[in-house]
Amino acid sequence: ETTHDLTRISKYISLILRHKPEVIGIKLDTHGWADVNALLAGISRKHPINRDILEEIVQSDEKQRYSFSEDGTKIRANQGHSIQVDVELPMTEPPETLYHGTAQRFAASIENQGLLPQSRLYVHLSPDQETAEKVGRRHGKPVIYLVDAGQMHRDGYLFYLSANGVWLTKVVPAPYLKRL
Ligand code: HQG
Repeated sequence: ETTHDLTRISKYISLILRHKPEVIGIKLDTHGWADVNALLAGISRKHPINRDILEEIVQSDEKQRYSFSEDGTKIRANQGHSIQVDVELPMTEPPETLYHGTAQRFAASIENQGLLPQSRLYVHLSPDQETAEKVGRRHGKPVIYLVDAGQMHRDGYLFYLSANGVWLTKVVPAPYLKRL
């Protein structure tokens, strides 16, 4: 398989493991796990796949989006879900500053309402400006916000760190945002 094919399959896996497991007729358990064999069977109706290819996708993923269970029989997305699952994220004290990259056309709404999780379970925050910029670019002309995560933490807001280094929190009220 070429890198291009693997990326296409990976996007399909993200759709299944984060948003719509029903597209291949499977369910995730409460912790977001899918049975690996069921996933392989479901994907194989659309894309060539086997256990080795899946392992390659998981290992080579530049954002480390997926994890296997310890015994290797299950797989889940590390973050990014829109469906209600509990991936057992560790609650963690955040760094003083986190970053959020978005598109310019959302700025007015964000400065009014703060950051909302929209279709996902959490607002996603980046540990550095460069990552935030990449995230913002997915949506259009990027705008970066500094998030006063230290103050939010002291004010009682909860932060979680995903297995792949994305910071998650339920909402970021506008007073904690500063546009770069
Ligand atoms: C925006 C990717 C208007 C928010 C990335 C964002 C990330 C508002 C969009 C992960 C708003 C939602 C998540 C408000 C927030 N008014 N717009 N009040 N509050 N927004 O894709 O953070 O490659 O759901 O700024 O790397 O862009 O998929 O969230 O622009 O980690 O693995 O609403 O997805 O990872 O967009 O990206 P998204 P996101 P993957």
